[in-house]
Amino acid sequence: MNATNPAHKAIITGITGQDGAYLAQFLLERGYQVVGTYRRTSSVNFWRMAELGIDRHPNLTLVEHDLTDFGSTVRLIESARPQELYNLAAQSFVGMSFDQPVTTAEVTGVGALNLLEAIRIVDRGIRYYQASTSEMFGKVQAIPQTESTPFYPRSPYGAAKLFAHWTTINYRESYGIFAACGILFNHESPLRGLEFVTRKITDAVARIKLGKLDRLELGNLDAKRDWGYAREYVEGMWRMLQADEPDTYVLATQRTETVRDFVSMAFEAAGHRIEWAGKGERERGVDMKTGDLLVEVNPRFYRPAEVDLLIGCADKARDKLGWRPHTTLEGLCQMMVEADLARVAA
Ligand code: NDP
Ligand code: GDR
Repeated sequence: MNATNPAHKAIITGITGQDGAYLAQFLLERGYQVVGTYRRTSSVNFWRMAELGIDRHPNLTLVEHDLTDFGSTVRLIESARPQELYNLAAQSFVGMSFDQPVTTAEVTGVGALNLLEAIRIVDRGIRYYQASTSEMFGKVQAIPQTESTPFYPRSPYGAAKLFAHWTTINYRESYGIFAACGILFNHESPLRGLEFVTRKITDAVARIKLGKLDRLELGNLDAKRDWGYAREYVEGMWRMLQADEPDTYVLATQRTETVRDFVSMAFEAAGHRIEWAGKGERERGVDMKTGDLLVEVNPRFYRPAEVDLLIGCADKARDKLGWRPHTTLEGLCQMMVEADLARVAA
């Protein structure tokens, strides 16, 4: 699995996102030609690729493309003619999907169908990776969740991803396309978007530490997540497309912690110990030494329906792909806090 293949070309949709940037770096290091797609915006969003030092890589081509435009999706695949296509583009923020359910369905759900349909028309030999998600388990039906756990999505995002997931399996079974699904549990990094809870927390901890913010406001502190390190998860995506057969795999750490635990961990990484008091909307986190109020609950961040507990079992990926996570949650949290301290101080 370590061999490089200079003849290989891969399309990554959503290259401007967290996973897109790490995957691009991973593939470029293995000699791939990478075609990364990005949406037209009024200001470019290439900061992640710049942080990884790949934005000017000679084997990287950036192409404007919107997942919801079928015609340009066909032309993208016709002109790039890749061996592999990683579909990472999505409206990926669960909270936003309640406010923009139709856009979420179009981008996150039908966008994947556009790509698969374009592959069916242009070249059925292209290997396709679909970014499926633990959000599809929603109101969980078993602990831990595996590839055979029934789905019960709890958001427009989860429902859109479930459509894309089953569509991918359907194209695998109907047309013999090598279409793999990675059911990835939450994975984080210093390149995580600021709207997601871990990065919102580590950024706020850095600002509070450096005197630029008074306190952090959060929603549901009881939600439990299985958080891993994004850099390790993109390698799992690649491994799925190098396998002999297309299949579906869970990637997870099989450890779950509450949002509250992650907050405590992040403050501890910056040298503060938090004491929790109160319940529900009145819960707050106070600096144990100074008594300063550092964390408050703001119901504005609650969701209409919540996914309470996620914990995944990645035994199939370990046994069939040789994939396993290595970074501990403490190590990941420390890495994110340090990166945010450096950014805020700069
Ligand atoms: P990000 O939100 O960081 O990146 C999403 C990408 O999709 C961005 O490049 C974004 O572009 C692009 N995008 C959004 N809308 C469109 C559109 N209409 N047309 C084209 N591109 C679009 O997500 P992550 O990197 O964290 O996740 C990658 C994929 O994996 C996503 O599909 C996500 O749903 C899924 N996933 C993520 C998990 C995680 O924990 N990170 C877990 C499981 C699944 P722009 O930069 O312009 O916004
Ligand atoms: P999630 O990630 O919904 O699991 O989706 P997010 O970090 O947004 O939320 C995790 C949990 O934290 C709770 N929470 C808050 N969340 C945010 N964003 N902001 C807050 O202030 C806050 N307070 C509490 C949430 O309610 C939730 O329970 C991520 C995305 O990357 C998806 O694209 C991906 O599919 C899944 O992970 C797996």
